[in-house]
Amino acid sequence: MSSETPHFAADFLWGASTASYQIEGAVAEDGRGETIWDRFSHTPSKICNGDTGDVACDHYHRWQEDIGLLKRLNLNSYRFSVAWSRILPNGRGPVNQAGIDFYSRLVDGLLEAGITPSLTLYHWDLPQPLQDEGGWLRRGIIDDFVAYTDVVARALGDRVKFFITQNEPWVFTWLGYVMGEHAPGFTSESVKPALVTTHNALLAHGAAVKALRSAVPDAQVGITLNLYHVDPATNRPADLEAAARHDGHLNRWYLDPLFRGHYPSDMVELWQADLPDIMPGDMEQISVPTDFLGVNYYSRHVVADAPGGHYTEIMTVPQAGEHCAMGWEVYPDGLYAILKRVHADYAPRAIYVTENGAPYDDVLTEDGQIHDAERTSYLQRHFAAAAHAVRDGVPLKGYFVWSLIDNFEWAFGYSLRFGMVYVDFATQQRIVKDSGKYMAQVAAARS
Ligand code: IFM
Repeated sequence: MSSETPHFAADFLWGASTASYQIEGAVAEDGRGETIWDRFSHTPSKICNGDTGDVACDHYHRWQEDIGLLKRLNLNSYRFSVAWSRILPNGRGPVNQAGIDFYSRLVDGLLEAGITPSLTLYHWDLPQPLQDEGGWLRRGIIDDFVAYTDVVARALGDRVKFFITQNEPWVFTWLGYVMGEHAPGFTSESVKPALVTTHNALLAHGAAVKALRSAVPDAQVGITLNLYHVDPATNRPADLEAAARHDGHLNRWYLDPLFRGHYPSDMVELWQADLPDIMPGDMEQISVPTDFLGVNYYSRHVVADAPGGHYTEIMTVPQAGEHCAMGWEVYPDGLYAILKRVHADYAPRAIYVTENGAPYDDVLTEDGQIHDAERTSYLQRHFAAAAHAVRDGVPLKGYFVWSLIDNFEWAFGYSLRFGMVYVDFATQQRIVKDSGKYMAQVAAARS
């Protein structure tokens, strides 16, 4: 192992993340109901190469093999998400025992392997019947989310103690209801649908925290946000203000209500024509105390003022230098910066990196291996940035790499590979990449 390998506390959680629709497949099995991603991925021209999650990594049938991979990587935690429509096929109403049994077996298997389950309740696969009623635009979704949370908590809470209510609310609200790139695929010239769906999602998060605490009193509960380090393109006042607006849009619109109980005033002023209705008690519900914040970090944005630019009158300025296959700039210093900043400005009780990773054009070489030196280097440098943040006082308690295995990358289908383990989608063969071997060394070093 490299002498630069950072060291973390013995109880640090080293994990990998996945999400139900991206890996499970078996979309019509054992009573699972239709989700918005089934509908969206089967809509022509929405997904690269017409890919769907129908089979994905076939994890629904291969979960034991996948637990074996977690063990090979020496990971002591696994972050997965539950498919709402396996539990409640219509979104509400009758519970599907077969769905509960699947996750129950998975949780038991993880615990037997000495791996702590980290469960995300919502990673974007909303049951289609709830979408037909308006999805996250409808305030009544809060009650539906709480009822679903309650079923999962009562079924698994005797063994699962680490719960994430939602993954990346910015993504499923903005990409789903304004930009049209994700399910349900709506577009809007106004930002209002994003602000309304965000408000309902954050309210649902707050209500779910209470439901989890009541069903599982010893649970650790939090939410995961996708956060970006934002830099101004120049020191011109106009660009500094543009950077503040972009940060307000992506980061503070979520962090401020969750940790301070109000939306950021500069953004409220900017978006005043499109604000959601805020009822008495809403902001208290959203800012209910949590045990940790999950941070998904992938890249930074460098922005300049651009009057007339979408949403916040900014434009992102492409940077020279290193990029991954998604086109995102590789910028480990941004992870250090965002961790320090979140700790200083919002002081969550604990922080977990719940996702970090990168897609590269992996090649299966003649020796039957994947020598993904770029991903290995990417991880090495981001782990070092996290270790730096820990040394500087950030209460970082765990780090989950995205992803365990190559999987369905939403609108990009199977064209982008994020895994530490390669998946041959024709045969479902799994091969641990060099980055996975590196991960195994880092995780083993914790003790
Ligand atoms: O694959 C996604 C994941 O579902 C959510 N966070 C970002 C990942 C990479 O794009």
